[in-house]
Amino acid sequence: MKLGQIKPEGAAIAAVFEDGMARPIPGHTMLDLIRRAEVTGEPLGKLAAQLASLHAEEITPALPVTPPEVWACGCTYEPSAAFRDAEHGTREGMYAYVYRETRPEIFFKGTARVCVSSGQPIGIRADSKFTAPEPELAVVLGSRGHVLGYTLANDVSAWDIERENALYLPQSKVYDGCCALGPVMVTAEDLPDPYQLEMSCTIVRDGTELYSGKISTASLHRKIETLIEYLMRANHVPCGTVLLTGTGIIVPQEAALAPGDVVTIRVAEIGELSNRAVVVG
Ligand code: DO4
Ligand code: MG
Repeated sequence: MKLGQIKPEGAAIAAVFEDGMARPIPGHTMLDLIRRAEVTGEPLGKLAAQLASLHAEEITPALPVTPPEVWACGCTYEPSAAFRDAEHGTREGMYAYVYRETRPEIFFKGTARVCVSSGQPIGIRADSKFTAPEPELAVVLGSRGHVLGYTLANDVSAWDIERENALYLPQSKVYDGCCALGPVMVTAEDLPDPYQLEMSCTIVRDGTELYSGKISTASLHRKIETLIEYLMRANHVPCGTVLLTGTGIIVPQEAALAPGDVVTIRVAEIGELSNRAVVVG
C-alpha cells in the first residue's frame, strides 16, 4: 500500500494513494496514524485502509511523513566511498575505511524544516560550485526502530564544501531544501525485498537530459537492519524518523546542479521524486 500526505487546505493530512489518486484520512497526519497504529498494535496499512475516506482526489503528494528527525548513512555503496577518497587527495582511505569497517557512517541530515516533497524546489547553496543530487532509498521508522515503509530521498549535498575539509560535512549536508522525500511511502509489507530495487536518476537542463545514472539496491553494502541498529544505539529517535541509506549514484562534476535543473529519481515500486533546483542564500 502507498501512504503519504496531502495538503488540500494547507495542513498535512494522511492519505492512501491508489492509481495516482489520494483517499484522505481525515483528522490524521501520517505521524498521528503511525502513533495510533503503535498504540492499537494494528499494521499501519490495515489501519489506513479502515480510516481512509472512499472519496478519491487527484492531488499532488506532500511529504509522505513530516519527519521529526532525518538521519543519513554514507559510503554504503562502493562508488560513493571510491569517489570521495579520490576527491580527498590527502586523506586517502578515510571513506574506504567506513565502507569496510563494522561501524557505518551515520550523520544528522536535519528536521522537517530542511525537507521538501516531490515538486518543491531543492537547494543549491550560494557558496557552493559543485552541488550534487544523492538518490537514496529511505526508510520510515517506528518507535522501536522497525521499518514502517520505504520512500525515496535526495540527499542533496555541496560536494565541494565536503571536499575542502571533511569537518565541513554538516555545512555540505544541512541547509534549506537539502533533503527531498517522496512521493509516497510503500508499507514494509508491500515491499518485502528492499534489496532488489532498480533506481535511476536523471538531471534535465533546459528540456535536455544532462545526466542519467542507475544503481540496484542489490549493491547496498550494508543490511538496513544494521544501519538502524547503529542509528538507535544510545539514541532513541522518535517514531516517524526517516533514515537515508546512502547513494550509489555519483554524478560527475560536469553535471553539478545549476538553477532550473530538474532532478528525477525513480523506483518503479515507489514512484518518482522530482525537484527543480534553486539557489538558496
Ligand atoms: O561521507 C560523506 C557522505 C556520504 C553520503 O552521503 C553517501 O554516501 O550517500
Ligand atoms: Mg548521501
